[in-house]
Amino acid sequence: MKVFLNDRHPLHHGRHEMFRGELVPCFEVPARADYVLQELRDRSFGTVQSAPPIERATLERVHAARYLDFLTGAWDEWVALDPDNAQRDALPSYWPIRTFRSDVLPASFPARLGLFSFDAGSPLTAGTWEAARQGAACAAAGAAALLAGERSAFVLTRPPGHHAGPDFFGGYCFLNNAAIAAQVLRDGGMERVAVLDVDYHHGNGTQAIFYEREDVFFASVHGDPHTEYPYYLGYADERGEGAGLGCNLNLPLPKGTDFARWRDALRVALQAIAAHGAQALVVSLGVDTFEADPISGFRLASDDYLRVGADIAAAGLPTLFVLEGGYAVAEVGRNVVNVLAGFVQE
Ligand code: OKP
Ligand code: ZN
Repeated sequence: MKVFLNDRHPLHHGRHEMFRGELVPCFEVPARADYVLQELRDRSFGTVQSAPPIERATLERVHAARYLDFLTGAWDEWVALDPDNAQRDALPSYWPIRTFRSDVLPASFPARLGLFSFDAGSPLTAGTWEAARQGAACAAAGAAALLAGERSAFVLTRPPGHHAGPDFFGGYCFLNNAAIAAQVLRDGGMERVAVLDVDYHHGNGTQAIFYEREDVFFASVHGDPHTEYPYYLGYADERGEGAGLGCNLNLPLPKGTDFARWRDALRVALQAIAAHGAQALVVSLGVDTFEADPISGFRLASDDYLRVGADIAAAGLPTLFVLEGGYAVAEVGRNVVNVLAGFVQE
């Protein structure tokens, strides 16, 4: 399997995220990707390569121009506020929720930081833009590999992407790698594409990007947003809108769900994807469904991930795996590579 490694991922290394009134060390750390790479090497799995830079026009197929402009200059604007900010991560403190305007772009950088985000847990750092952009480049390259006839490929990147929407970051995500890959597949001639999101957290950004479209089906198995992040989206009654009605499937499960019940939901998602007539599949591969994950609540064991890969392979579609979450850092490699190994063995 071709593996597209984001070799710039270490440039994004947040120090702190806001959690219950305190700045706590980031869960989303560079070592996550390093462990996956090490596991690939230990098991001699895959051929690792880098990706050429991504065109801005490709990003604009999924993200708003004014959001990309903001991200491009964000770190310099943050430091311009105060030279001491060079030693601090940028975190938002203000958000334009109901009754505020979101059409006006305030001159104030902190005001725009909030306009383009939805939580204070996603630090923007000196290297965030470069790391995120190269991750998107890997996603585009992975999609191109499927278009060139590969049965599967894996995008080994961080920061993750599935919470990033058309014009906002959050949930550790800045550019929506899975959505970019799905769009590249569409633009390359695949008439119908599906995104299957198996991360513990609902992929609100991916859902938002494709919500009114029938050409990209989105299915997600995740912790019930009544109690789990991102709280405000991911409910079962969100079915898509307009032309996209019926092309969005949310399968929320209670915290504490074990593999047997989780697998039933996976099969429901895969059946819906088949019924949609998708010609290619993008998998938002988070392994924070793992029993020992520090911020999540499902109970999958490492061996279960082999079966996850096999179930996905049985769908019979060209498949691009894109790394999302997974915060039991030392086990992320084993769990991710188990999915990929289970896929190729099927
Ligand atoms: C990103 B991805 C932990 C709070 C959790 C955000 C979770 C983002 C998950 N102290 N806050 O879906 O894995
Ligand atoms: Zn997650």
